[in-house]
Amino acid sequence: MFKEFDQLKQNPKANEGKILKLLIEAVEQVQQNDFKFSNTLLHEYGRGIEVKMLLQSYPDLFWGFWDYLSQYGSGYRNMGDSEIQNTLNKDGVIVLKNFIDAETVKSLRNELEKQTALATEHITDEIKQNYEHHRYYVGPEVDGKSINIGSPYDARVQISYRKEELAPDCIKALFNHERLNHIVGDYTGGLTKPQDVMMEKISPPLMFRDNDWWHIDNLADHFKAQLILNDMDINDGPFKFIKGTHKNFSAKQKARYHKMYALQGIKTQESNHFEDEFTTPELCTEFVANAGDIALFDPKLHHSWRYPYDNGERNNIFIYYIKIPTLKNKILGRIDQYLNFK
Ligand SMILES: O=C(O)CCC(=O)C(=O)O
Ligand SMILES: [Fe+2]
Repeated sequence: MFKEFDQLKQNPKANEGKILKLLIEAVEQVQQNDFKFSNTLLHEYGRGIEVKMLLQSYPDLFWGFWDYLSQYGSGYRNMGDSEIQNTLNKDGVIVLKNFIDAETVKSLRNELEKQTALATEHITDEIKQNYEHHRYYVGPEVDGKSINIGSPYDARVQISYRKEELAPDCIKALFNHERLNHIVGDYTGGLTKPQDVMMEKISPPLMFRDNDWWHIDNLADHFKAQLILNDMDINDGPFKFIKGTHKNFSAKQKARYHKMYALQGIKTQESNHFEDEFTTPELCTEFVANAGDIALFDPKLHHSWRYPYDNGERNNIFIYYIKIPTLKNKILGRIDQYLNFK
């Protein structure tokens, strides 16, 4: 098999179909071997790197491989609520009203208020100096929480919990929210729990600007939930999204996404912000919600947010599903370590 690959790679353009077939065989081999990559084309030394080079250089090969990998999760299917799944598949996002009860909202909101008050204490002068020109002051990790305080031009305070065992009970419950975990598992085909639960308060920035940061988060199989903790109006900085943009990419979008992949791989990228013309901002939905409502979304959805105005503020919790055991994450994630131009 390596011999055939070594011949085909001499003229990849003429042999994309055959190379794709070899890649698919290699994925099948990896699956049969309990996700051991050794003795396959995807192995780290030599040909693994060459495979990555080919995927970065030949968009049709990349999209052929992408489409193949997209067909498979990890075999998990519960399909508890097919209406939710139909909407998620069609729109890439679903809003569920009153997802959590008033009592739970109250304890989460109390925790957020307590932590935002404490957070500023941890931002030392040294941290401020180091991050003076950045969007965030990256604070220290304190008792299992990491703290980001945005510059006044961004005006976000974020407290992230990445270690469930160190989180307060109301946050622990979100790591273990069965309904949420199953919805995400059904959508992605890979049952998992969140890896990060982040509380956030967004206030009006010191200066307003009118550019929108339409973006996707990355190309991997990830998932996010935004749980709202205050009754909002349009001045409270809603999340915005454009339904259906998570799939069926246009030729222009495919070209851009492939370039993003070539530069940085499938995960959290910096080059993922778009000019308005790239998408359809006129079709956007603004998530002006009430406390307890949640938006669940595939981070390949085109999204952005509004700044809060007139003393508005948004209090919310982001729930991040990052380690989802889908075939795409396992294969493309594994070879991402090679040849990214970071
Ligand atoms: O704050 C928001 O509503 C959106 C932030 C965002 O882009 C994200 O969480 O990926
Ligand atoms: Fe985003």
